Amino acid sequence: MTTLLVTGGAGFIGSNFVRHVVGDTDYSVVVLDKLTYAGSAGSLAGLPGNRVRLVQGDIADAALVDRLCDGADAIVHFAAESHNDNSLYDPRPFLETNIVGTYTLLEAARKHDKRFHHISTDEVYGELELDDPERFTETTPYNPSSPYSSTKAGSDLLVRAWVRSFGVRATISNCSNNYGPYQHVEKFIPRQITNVLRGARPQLYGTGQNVRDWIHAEDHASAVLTILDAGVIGETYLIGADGEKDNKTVVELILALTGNPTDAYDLVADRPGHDMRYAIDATKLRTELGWTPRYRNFEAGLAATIEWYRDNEDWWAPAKERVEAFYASDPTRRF
Ligand code: NAD
Ligand code: TDX
Repeated sequence: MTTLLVTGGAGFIGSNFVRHVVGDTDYSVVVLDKLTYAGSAGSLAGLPGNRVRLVQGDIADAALVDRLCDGADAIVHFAAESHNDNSLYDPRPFLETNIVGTYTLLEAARKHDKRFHHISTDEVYGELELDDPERFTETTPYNPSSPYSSTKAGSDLLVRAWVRSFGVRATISNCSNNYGPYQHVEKFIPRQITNVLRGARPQLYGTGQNVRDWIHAEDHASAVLTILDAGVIGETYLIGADGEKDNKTVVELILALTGNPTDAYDLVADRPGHDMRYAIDATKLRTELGWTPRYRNFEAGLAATIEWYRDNEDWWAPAKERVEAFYASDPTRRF
């Protein structure tokens, strides 16, 4: 029986991955999660206790990581500080978790000779112009913009160095923007959905022209499992589902799907250093490993996500007030 150590498995994408693993394989999962403001045991509710075990702890705790890696067959590393706006306000936790935490896991994978898969983001490549015909590929040079994306870029480079210098059996994936159930209300889509559900107006940064390449978290999960099973050691795979949309279009869609006028949103001060556009070319993953996304209709996926937030207010309500107080204090807009 295969046992996966899944770091950050109580977060948004990690918990979607754990659900996918339980549904699609006979693997057991040990989740290592610090349960920061972004993690919640509730995101793993209903999963069978004989398949999934949650250990609360820090990926930078070398003794704990060493013990858990020893007992696992493979490590799938989702844990991170993940929100750009927070990284503009206080970068330090991003260095500690994304850099030192990844280093700690790599050292344990090296010592115990364990298969390692590192989850990363398309933001390591920086931004594209709106009219650029090119999309990101595995050979695009790194050019991160924010404290968040620079620490993710640093963590990717650590993984590459541990493969080359120490022979760690690792792969890397860089995925585009995810949406779906269990995403924290600080992030764009859940923030706007929960605003609308509470009768507040969506908040669009700048002019709303910025483009993100949306993929459902379940498709990200299936891609990661594919790479874990069939990926070539030392390789990087980009994950994306051809889902480019500008932010204004997404907000208008949320308003329309909830029966509101499509102009019932506010334009607010822009994010400092705000990347204009991300776009993924996932040809390598599709052709070499045969992966395809299941969610091809963004509007249908978004409608299902709205329904999930409508039905699960108990899950998101405790965080909503704190997040909106953070945004109202405007901490990142003072530069
Ligand atoms: P999230 O913030 O929802 O979840 C992160 C999880 O990691 C939380 O459960 C948190 O408690 C845990 N964590 C944080 N610091 C920890 C530490 N020191 N030790 C142990 N656990 C810790 O993030 P997410 O959106 O699910 O992102 C997961 C991964 O996917 C990240 O590596 C992120 O960079 C990457 N990614 C995210 C997206 C996206 O659109 N959200 C896109 C591409 C890649
Ligand atoms: O209230 C908002 N209004 C708004 O216009 C928020 C929170 C965001 N935005 C904009 C900023 C971005 O252009 O929406 C877009 C998406 O914002 P986020 O949800 O903060 O995501 P982004 O900064 O694109 O980063 C996300 O995708 C890549 C994840 O948070 C990262 O973890 C991942 O690596």
